[in-house]
Amino acid sequence: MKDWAFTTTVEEMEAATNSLLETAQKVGADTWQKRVKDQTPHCGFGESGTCCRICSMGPCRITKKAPRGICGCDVHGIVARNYLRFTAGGAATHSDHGREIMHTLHQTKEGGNYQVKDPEKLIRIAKEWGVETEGKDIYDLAHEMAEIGLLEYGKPFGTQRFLKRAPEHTQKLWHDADIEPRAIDREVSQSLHMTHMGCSSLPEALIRQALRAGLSDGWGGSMMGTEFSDVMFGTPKPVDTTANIGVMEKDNVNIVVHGHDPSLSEMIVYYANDPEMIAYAKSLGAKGITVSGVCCTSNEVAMRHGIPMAGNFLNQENVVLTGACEAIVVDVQCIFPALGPLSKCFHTKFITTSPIARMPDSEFIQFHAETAGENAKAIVKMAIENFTNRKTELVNIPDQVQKARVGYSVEAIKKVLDGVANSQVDEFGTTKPLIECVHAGVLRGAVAMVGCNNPKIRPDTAHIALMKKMLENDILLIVSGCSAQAAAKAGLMDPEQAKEYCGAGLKRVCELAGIPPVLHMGSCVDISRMMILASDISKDWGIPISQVPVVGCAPEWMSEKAVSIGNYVVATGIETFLGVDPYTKGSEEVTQLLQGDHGINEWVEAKFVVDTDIERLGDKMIACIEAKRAALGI
Ligand code: MSK
Repeated sequence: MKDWAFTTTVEEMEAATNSLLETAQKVGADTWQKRVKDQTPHCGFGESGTCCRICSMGPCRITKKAPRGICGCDVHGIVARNYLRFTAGGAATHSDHGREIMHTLHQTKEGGNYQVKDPEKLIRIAKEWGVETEGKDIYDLAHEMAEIGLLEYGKPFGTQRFLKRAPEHTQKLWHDADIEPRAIDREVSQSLHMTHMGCSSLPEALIRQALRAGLSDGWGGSMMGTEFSDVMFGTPKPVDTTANIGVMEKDNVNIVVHGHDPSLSEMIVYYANDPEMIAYAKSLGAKGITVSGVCCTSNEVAMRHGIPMAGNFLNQENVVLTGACEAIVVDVQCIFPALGPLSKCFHTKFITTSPIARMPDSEFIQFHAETAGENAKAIVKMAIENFTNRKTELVNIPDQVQKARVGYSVEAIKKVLDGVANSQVDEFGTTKPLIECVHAGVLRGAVAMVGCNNPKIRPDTAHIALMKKMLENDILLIVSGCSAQAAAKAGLMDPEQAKEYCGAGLKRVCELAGIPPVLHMGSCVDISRMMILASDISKDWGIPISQVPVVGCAPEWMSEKAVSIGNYVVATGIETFLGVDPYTKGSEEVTQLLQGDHGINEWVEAKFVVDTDIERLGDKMIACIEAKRAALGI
């Protein structure tokens, strides 16, 4: 019987992983732990950003003896170009996710696979965009909004519509720094153009474009992805769920969803609950069907349906290693190609569904919005039929589960915190109660913690250690992506247990509002929710975002998307703390632009802080929050 009285430590999670690695050894499976050893040490040129392979005259590597590439580009130009390309990759990826959502919105219809579940939100955004809503059928409006949203990707003139959501001060900074994002595709494309051989090599210009491409993601593609996912699948509200590998159930058919796009997983969840499917599973000897998730697809369905979270990025192989996974169904992003060969060592079906993420050793069932129901049903059926192929002697599901309360959209946060203070609230609530708590010092401030795992850091240690440190200092956490899952696995989203880690002020707020001190705001694209929250706080408080005692942090980040996110979080005025270097240390000039007082800090009133010593990183975050409080005289 599970003892809910204790949080799960990183050491316990590692012990569970080690027991799964024993199975891997038994069946001769390859795992990331082994591949990291094979790949270490990493290339020093790559790590410092000083290798250029943009044209075929090289590759050129910068050394003391060879300080310039064949074209004459110096180390600063090379590092800055690499940084911009990294950002553009991330901005393209997130924004293409948003584009897929807009295409799905265009397919919505009454009684169809996809419907409008939050019409009020659709109408609210339509009014914000100046679209006539009176007397219009909700599906006609949805299709019209989808078309307008899709034009945001390629419109020839103007800037992103959602920029107007930012405080005027922020909009002016963007305008003055010439970093307002125009069409999303244009920013990605221009980034590639600027970094082509023979174009930009001036670090300042390249970093400016990195901020602009990042903003086109956070205030463009990602924001559309989040907002219109809410329109179609519902705006998240607090819901109780569970997390960690033990959410998989030995006697059930286990389907694990992995990736980012909720369009597929929503359908899988629907059909896994279909009585006909459950009866079919029972007829083949299972007790039922369990859907759980990995990475951000998991966050999406956890936030909206309370679907349990089996793990985060570096746990994706673990779910297969349990020997109890009938199907791992993936959509896009953060999926290890290793899942193909790994699943072949077990009975697991590795099912790819998107032409964007095709992989060897997978079964490809292309997912179309028009046939989504049939596709999902076929996948669920395939998983059920695979239950009888399980090798029972390999089944090992570590008994680690924690309770978690998730589903904190901006709307939900405003609503629950209204209960803490006696502010007057408008129709959608305000952030005033939150501001009052920060002003009074009951809360010292907040940290937006996001991002991945990275084998360069013992998985989850940085997330969990930093979270505990913030909690004891009365700093509230808003989290997303794999950082959110690290918290959930450890028990830091269980309101009962997590409050024990808090200082007196934060504990009181959590008890009064009935919230955990670590608020799950969703997936990677949902970091746009954090931008909206920061903007609302700034407007309600009457101070620039950069003065609000809030910082961003990605202690274990690894993907291009995370670099794009970092750019738009900083460009929004939020100091951002990284635990992994973004391949820029090879250039002092680029490092100063990103991390010094006289680079981006002068354009957007915030900068990056990079420190691979996690304890020190945490101290710097607290010092930054306290300095902002002191500057406000609170
Ligand atoms: S899934 S980008 S490993 S947070 Fe969004 Fe996790 Fe990072 Fe992927």
